[in-house]
Amino acid sequence: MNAQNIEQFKSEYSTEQLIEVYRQMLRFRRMSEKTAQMYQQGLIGGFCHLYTGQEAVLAGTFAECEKGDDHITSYRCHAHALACGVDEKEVLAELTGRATGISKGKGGSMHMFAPDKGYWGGHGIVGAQVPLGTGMAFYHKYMGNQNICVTSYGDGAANQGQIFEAMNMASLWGLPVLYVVENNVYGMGTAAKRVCAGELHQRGAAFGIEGEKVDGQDFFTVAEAVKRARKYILENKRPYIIEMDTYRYRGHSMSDPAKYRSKEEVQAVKENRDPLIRIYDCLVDERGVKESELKEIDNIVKANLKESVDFAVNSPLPDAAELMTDIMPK
Ligand SMILES: Cc1ncc(C[n+]2csc(CCOP(=O)(O)OP(=O)(O)O)c2C)c(N)n1
Ligand SMILES: [Mg+2]
Repeated sequence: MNAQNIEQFKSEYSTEQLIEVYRQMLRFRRMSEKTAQMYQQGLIGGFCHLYTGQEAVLAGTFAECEKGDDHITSYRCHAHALACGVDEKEVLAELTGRATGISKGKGGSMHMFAPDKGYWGGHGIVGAQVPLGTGMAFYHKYMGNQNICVTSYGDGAANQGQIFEAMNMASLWGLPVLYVVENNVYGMGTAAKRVCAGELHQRGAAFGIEGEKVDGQDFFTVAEAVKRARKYILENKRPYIIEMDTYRYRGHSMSDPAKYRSKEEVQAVKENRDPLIRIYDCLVDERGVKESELKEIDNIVKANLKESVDFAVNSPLPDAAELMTDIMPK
């Protein structure tokens, strides 16, 4: 995408739409920060993986998806739930293991689902969501509709064999699946460059699946690529891969001290490639939005979040009888 085309693409977004994008990205960021705090206070237990730093990937993807599209991802799934339209209260209640949570407090941080909103989780087994997402794309083909399944996975997951099995079938059957590889530079603690041979967006080449790598820190770049990919997938009846060049600010999970990278490395991304700063600057410098207006949006986001936290921590725990519900029958 050359600079002129991206400028043209940017102009398709009204200022009101961009303010909404900013608000959405702030919601992801603020909820993630609050989740870290709550974890440290002991209000959230178990594994907990935050999305801080990767917000433009999600905002850009959802901006160019349509109603009826399905979404599935890994355990780094809280912001995805919000993006699919799950109420923040239900996400926080799930994180705190409450009966009012989106999975009735029984799924926790890694297992949030809202099938009525096209949200299929939330998966703790690395890479396992990829065959599932591919199967969902088969559903769309079978129904003959104009929807796709966006199947997200990480750079670490990209080395899982089941991904290649899924891609083989997606190509063979011409399934409408968009594979989004969120390359946030690390798996749990191993740098992608130490374990991933070649380019992740080219991993479908053996199956004839095309792909590209984009700047995942830039809302417009992501949105433009997803718009083009979605059109390609539906018109050509082919899967497609987009590798998002992104970065996670926090450790892999809340129990990761992140000793495998330097503070300077993280700081450099925060200063030079932060997705929220980029959209903020665009709104202020290019669209003339007042900083006070954006501050007010932040205040509202924080106030709503406080309300959601209160709702979560004051909700009841699941009833003991729920232990035997929502499981596979014998
Ligand atoms: C099959 C399997 N192997 C190993 C693990 C342990 N594990 C959890 S997350 C992770 C790293 C995955 O990294 P990546 O795909 O890059 O996703 P990110 O956490 O960076 O979003 C590993 C090895 C697991 N959950 N499942
Ligand atoms: Mg990763």
